[in-house]
Amino acid sequence: MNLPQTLGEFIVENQKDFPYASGELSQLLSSLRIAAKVVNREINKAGLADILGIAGAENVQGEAQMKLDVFANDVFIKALKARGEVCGVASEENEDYIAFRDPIHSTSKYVVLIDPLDGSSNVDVNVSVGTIFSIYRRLSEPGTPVQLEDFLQPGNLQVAAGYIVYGSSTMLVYTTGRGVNGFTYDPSIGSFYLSHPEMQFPRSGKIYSINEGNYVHFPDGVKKYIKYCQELDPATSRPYSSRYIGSLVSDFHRNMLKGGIYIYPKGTTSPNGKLRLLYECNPLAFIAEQAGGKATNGFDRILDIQPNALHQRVPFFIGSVEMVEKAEEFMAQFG
Ligand code: AHM
Ligand code: MG
Repeated sequence: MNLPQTLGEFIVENQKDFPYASGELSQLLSSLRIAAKVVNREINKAGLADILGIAGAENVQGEAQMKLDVFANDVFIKALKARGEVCGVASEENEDYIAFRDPIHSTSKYVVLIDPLDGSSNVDVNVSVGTIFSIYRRLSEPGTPVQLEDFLQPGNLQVAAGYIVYGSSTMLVYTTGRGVNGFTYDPSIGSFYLSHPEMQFPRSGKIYSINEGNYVHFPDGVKKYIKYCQELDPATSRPYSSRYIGSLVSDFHRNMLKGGIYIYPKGTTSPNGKLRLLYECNPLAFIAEQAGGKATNGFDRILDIQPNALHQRVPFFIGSVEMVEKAEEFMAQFG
């Protein structure tokens, strides 16, 4: 019997021909993999929360229950802190970054930025959610306290990035800058298996994903692009289908498999849109580019933006290259 490759085997295999590879990035990715399994287990049980005790209450063992996003944050941070590869973490759940200062972190060279449970309001209604992560080499000297500057690096310096989608099956998708690979979790065995090798965004697609309820607030370029998507033109397969889960990882994952564009423009909840550059947009932009897709803020490449704050927001256009470029044409013309 031919056994598919596990994520653990793949990580080791993939890292060993990197020049000067020390195994630390492999260890780091393994920490994320283990934390993903724990979070997956709790998300799968979320529907039982009302029966066994809701967040904020005590569970049957008398332990305090945490909201799932707080729980996920805790699990990922603990998993990263338990080993010596990471010197600090920035998370959507924490105002400031967290510096790891134990002796095992004295030579750690990586920082991690993470959205531990994106789209967490979807858990209540049994819809897929995700974890998004981004990994950089620190800029400051190992052994010195990690600094804000270590986290405020442009996305083009990412060493690795990935996401976990907790869906009808749970998948982990990641890149180290040499393509994108996806692994599906088999809960009966407790392993992720390589199921989607060398993932590629179709060059074009027939799906657009945007919260059209905010149409009135959108810039003219986005309004015109939406109308373009809805026009009848059999030669370009229009009108396109509108698909919006409201769970970024799930919308992105579907569009990468089928071809499509996801847009969260400015002009809604904040002047720069809703999504965060460092732990939502940059990691997905890195993956998109590695899979032959494109990610911009409507005008400029996401990965070239110099961040100035941990929780900075940016307008986000991501997906199949021809669709993103078409949307950019409308932005250039109408703003
Ligand atoms: P969150 O980080 O608070 O979960 O918000 C991010 C989520 C994304 O997953 C999703 O694409 C977007 O917010 C949906 O926002 P909206 O409800 O405004 O369309
Ligand atoms: Mg989020």
